[in-house]
Amino acid sequence: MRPPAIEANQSVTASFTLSCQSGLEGQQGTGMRGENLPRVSVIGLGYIGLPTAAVIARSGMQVHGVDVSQAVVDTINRGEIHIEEVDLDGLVQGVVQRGLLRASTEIEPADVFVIAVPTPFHKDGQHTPDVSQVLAAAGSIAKVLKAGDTIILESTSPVGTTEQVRDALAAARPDLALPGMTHGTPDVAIAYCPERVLPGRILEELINNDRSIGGITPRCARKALAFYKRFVRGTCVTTDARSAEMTKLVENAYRDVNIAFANELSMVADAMGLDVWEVIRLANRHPRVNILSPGPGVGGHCIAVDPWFIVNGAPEQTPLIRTARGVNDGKIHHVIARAVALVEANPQAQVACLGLAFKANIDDFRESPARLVAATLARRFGKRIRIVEPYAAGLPREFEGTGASQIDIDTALEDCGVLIVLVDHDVFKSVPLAERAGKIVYDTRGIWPDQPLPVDEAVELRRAG
Ligand code: SAJ
Repeated sequence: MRPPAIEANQSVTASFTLSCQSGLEGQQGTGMRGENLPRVSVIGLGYIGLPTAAVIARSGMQVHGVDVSQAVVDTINRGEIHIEEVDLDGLVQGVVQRGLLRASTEIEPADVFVIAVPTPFHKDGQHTPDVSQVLAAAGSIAKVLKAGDTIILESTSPVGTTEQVRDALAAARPDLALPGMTHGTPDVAIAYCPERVLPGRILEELINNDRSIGGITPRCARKALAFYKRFVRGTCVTTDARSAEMTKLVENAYRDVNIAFANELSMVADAMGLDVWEVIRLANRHPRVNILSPGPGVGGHCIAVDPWFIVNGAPEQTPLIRTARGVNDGKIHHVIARAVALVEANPQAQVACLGLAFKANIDDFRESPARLVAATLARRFGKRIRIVEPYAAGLPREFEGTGASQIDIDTALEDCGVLIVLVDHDVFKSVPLAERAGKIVYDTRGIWPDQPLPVDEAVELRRAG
């Protein structure tokens, strides 16, 4: 469901629940009770950092965003955005116009520092986490850090990273007493607080989701809690930093393992000649069963990545999490094999691949299984492959020279005899049966349960999921 539009100047803090009572939108720099609002620095202005910076600014706090990209900084300072997210454009425009958000490539002194930089893998092919950008952010914060400041890490991180941030700060600033390293009261607070927002619902979920706030010490957690209470409506639960780090990884590993179960079922159903969607629909009528949906694999920058951070931390204890990753990656190749067989079995037909995004109704093509399947078909079958992706202005680079072309859904329904559903965009779901009844369909997302069973091979493919 599309979240309700939020006006740039609308107060989000007015209806705080008991869990978050303190924040009310104040005048610039001053809270409702006249207290000085903290100045906030958000380091990393990407998919999480920019919406976070904008939401904090909307609550009245002065926010300075820091990013390594001059182009990103310039875009934000014009009140524009470099990423797509529902309602983010109006919000950023509003807070920039009101002077609450500005950006630069250089760090400045602040009271609260929020680190939201990427934590990818090392390029060693071993799925080992690379926290160098987090540590670089800590290094830059060290230059302007002063007693009384709070540092919060939001990036998805392996267990122990928040302590590494603390150690980096300690090395750079021996003049400051850091938490967990002093018998007295530390000069600064350091905590871990992961985001858990869904692309397409980021602004809504940043405010309304519960948060886990893990301090290096309980005092650190309380300091970070006081900050989040100013703009979060969900319940904020405090814990220690390592538990909060692990919680984030566990959430995404849980989802990956459950999607793997659905994907494995789809391949079992394929082998047994069963309709996996029918079986899941029936099984989910059990009050305590909730099987997720099979698809062409798991994409995006979170679910397919974060489980490896757990595996890496405890390789001997994680056969299930590791296997789930393998099942989900294997599903992509299963889909490619089935799709290739279908295209070869219908040599006269034009083939429409429906969708390139990593999930429904977004324009995010990062690590997308749909994109990999479509590009593999394009390389193999050239101009017979037509791509329908309403969220893309053009085809990604890997399609160059393949002969594949981008068309709209109407043209696909007119010209293509084979339809391969790779993404469950609403615009595809709403195609009525009458417009696709005569087609040969491979529906990897199960969006058309009413599709008639056509020729033998396609029958098997549709059942397979
Ligand atoms: N997928 C399936 N079947 C399903 C559900 C998803 O195949 O039943 C696929 C999607 O098509 C997509 C991939 O999994 O390719 C991931 O999609 P997603 O909707 O599960 O997750 P993300 O990556 O968009 O966002 C996740 C969320 N985590 C959880 O739901 C536990 C989000 O709350 C996190 O904030 C985000 O990761 C993150 O930043 O870590």
